[in-house]
Amino acid sequence: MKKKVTIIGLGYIGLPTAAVFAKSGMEVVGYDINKKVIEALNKGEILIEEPGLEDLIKEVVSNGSLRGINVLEESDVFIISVPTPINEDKTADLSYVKSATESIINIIKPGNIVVLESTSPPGATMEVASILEKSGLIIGEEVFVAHSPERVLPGRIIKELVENDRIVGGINEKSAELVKEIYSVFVKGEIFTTDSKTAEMCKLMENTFRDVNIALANELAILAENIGINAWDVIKFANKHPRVNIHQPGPGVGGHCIAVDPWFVIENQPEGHLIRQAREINDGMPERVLNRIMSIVKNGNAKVTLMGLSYKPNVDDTRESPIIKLVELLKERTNYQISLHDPHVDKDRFKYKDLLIDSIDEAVENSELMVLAVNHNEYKNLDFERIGELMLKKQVFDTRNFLSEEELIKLGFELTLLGRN
Ligand code: SAJ
Repeated sequence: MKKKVTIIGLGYIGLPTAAVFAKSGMEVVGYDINKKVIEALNKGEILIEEPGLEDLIKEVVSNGSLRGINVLEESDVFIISVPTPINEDKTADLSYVKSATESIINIIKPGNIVVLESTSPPGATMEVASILEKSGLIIGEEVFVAHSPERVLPGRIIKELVENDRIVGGINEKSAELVKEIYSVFVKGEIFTTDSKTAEMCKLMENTFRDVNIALANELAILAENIGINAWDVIKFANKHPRVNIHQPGPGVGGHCIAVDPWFVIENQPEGHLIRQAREINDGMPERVLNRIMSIVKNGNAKVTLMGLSYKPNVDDTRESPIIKLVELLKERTNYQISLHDPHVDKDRFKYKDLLIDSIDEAVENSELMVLAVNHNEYKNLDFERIGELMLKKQVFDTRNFLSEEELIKLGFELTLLGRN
């Protein structure tokens, strides 16, 4: 029998998940506390940027397999895909998870399946299960609960949702098996089952692994600047070793995953020193970039242009973006006239919209420094001849080793590179 799946929380993960479930033949309804998201969805529109998502949403909404709802209804499966923000004290804020769970207590019925997809600290799925007990149903016997964390890379979400392997951690074996069955309608990768705490930790450690490795690359960049060598050369040559893969240094780590999840691992833990240190190194990068900018631009009132604002290339997401942190530092500690450019970030949803300039020409005009902050594809073929004519000083600071040094030097620019003094 065709199952009805309800997705609670239609963000970067919930919406694509709803779309692929609908595409695979399930009856899917999507719920979000933001009415604008539901309105847009029912018109086949989306408010976020993700390759392939809008077309897929149009298709499944117009053929009736996905619809947005403002009031939750009975369903066979509930998937909770709401944000788990981080508190000031670096602990997880589970309030959205808890209120999403509370909101289904009165509508769940025997045979229902509840999945927590939101990235959560170990133990959160058990908390969901204990909230559901208020329904009077026997959790684990009448209602089945599991954690199935997403592992998709923004920019490749639709493809990775289908192709990646998946973990399902149940509060008991039956829950894990039933949830595995649900996801197997669209997942082509392998689905592994385990207990809920292991699945929670597994998701967190994947992102922690990446964070610690990026911190190592950033530490190398710092050391290379100090001793006068080029970190990018070190990485290139070291990575010729068959078992070495040093990551890329940069202006910091952003996004709502890698910059956050390691904190959930060490939440309430006196240990976990390496993980904490890695977070601190990565969080310290915007300040290092600021210091470098200040050492290049001595005129305190100069115009400085940042190219790129999102947390990584070719996405519109600015959550935890190190470049936003850099903007804040620049505003707090300098009198530079700041201009920002980003072809992806939506002006109306951006905090510093007055600083965000649509045209590259205008953004760089009379500027004394261009900082290549995010390596968007659109910046691959920048017309530096024209940019050089518009800028007051031909100075570029490449934080990603993305631009052609040869071209810039030929055009008379001075190039500063993160990771090289
Ligand atoms: N970054 C570096 N150096 C690198 C790689 C990345 O500075 O060598 C920075 C990026 O610029 C960005 C941040 O790290 O600011 C994170 O970017 P990312 O592309 O590494 O990862 P996310 O946050 O977009 O997605 C990650 C993925 N996790 C892993 O690769 C282990 C994805 O698979 C997860 O599903 C996602 O987090 C998530 O939702 O948890």
